[in-house]
Amino acid sequence: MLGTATSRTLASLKRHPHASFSARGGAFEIDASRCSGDAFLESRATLAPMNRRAMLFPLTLALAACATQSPPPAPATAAPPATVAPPAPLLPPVPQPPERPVAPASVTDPMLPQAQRIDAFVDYTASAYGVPAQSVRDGLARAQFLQRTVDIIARPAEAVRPWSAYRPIFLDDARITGGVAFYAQNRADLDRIAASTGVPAEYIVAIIGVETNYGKNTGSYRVLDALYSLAFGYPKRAPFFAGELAQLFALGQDEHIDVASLTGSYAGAMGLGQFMPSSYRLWGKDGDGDGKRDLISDKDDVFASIANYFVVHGWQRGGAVVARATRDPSAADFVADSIDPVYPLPLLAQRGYRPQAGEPVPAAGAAEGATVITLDGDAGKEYWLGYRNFYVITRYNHSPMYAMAVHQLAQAIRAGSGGA
Ligand SMILES: [Ca+2]
Repeated sequence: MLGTATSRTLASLKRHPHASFSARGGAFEIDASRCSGDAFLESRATLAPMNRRAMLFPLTLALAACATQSPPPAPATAAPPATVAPPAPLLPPVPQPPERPVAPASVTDPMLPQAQRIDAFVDYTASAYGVPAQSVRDGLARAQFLQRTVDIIARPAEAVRPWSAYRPIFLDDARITGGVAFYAQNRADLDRIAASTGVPAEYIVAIIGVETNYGKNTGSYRVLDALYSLAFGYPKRAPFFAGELAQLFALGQDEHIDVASLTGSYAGAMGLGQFMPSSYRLWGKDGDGDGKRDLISDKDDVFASIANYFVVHGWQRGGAVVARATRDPSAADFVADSIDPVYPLPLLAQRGYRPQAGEPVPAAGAAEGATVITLDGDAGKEYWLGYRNFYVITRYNHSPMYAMAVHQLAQAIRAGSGGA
């Protein structure tokens, strides 16, 4: 749920045919010097975890891979080519849940008077979620506008850090030993939820480690204030944040929570797993069976909810996540048009990219593809094949580097916890 793509990098984003991308993020831009306390959260984007369809990916070609091969010299007669290479046989994208609802223009249009927008928001929240209008009005009356949240989200993007600078933020000794300790402290519950969902415990722990440093940085903004400010003070993303604000009221009603009591990031993400209100409502789980979904203070609920988030976005039990790849010296760059694993492995091999010996591969017979991920590592370019489960991690935060950090942190936590 961290933010990743920034407005600047978004310029390089391409719209995937199967997904809509929203704007900006921040995790990519995390300043290592700010990785403690709430400042860390502030450095993350907006991007509500759970919701960003923004993809920061060195997008370039994929489909265009076809076009990167040099065509034969044109004959002098300039006759049309006799044959044309068939389009790459792409696999279907990983099925995703429906997009979450956003607020209507009557709420978000900055040209409308504020009072009129507030009235429209009350009507929208009441009709969409059945929250009594008066209780929405009462809640809004308690909200404070925080210019700071708008300033944070609107600030210019920094340059995207290369993997060599991003990785140490999340793969340092403290983050790894913290994860090992967190796993040890919660092992029975984590293992139980892992067994029931198919999401390995170390990935649940790694998400918590990357998102909040195991609960040390869950955010100190009132979620009500943050979402209210962004819904009514940041037109660029008002549809999303006003939609989340409406869901916050719905959440309060569903779970019998005083919405003004909730704290989180400047973008309204809450708890160990940094769930936005919509994610909380849609995919939150009651992990301990006490009849409540408490993603703020109940670890079992958080573990179950993170695992469920993976499951609803397509996690496959026992599936491969990512593999180091070899790249033929003659291979053209393969900057995938999609982070979706829609490229059959034979096609990728044809293009010069193969899993290294001993690296994970899909189960025999699995109709599973991959995508090529190129990272700027300490020793130069690294090539990876991201499989379905890697893609699923990017649904938490639409950044390949985020997903790679979660994966490698998970591996390190597993190794430090006695291996398999
Ligand atoms: Ca519970």
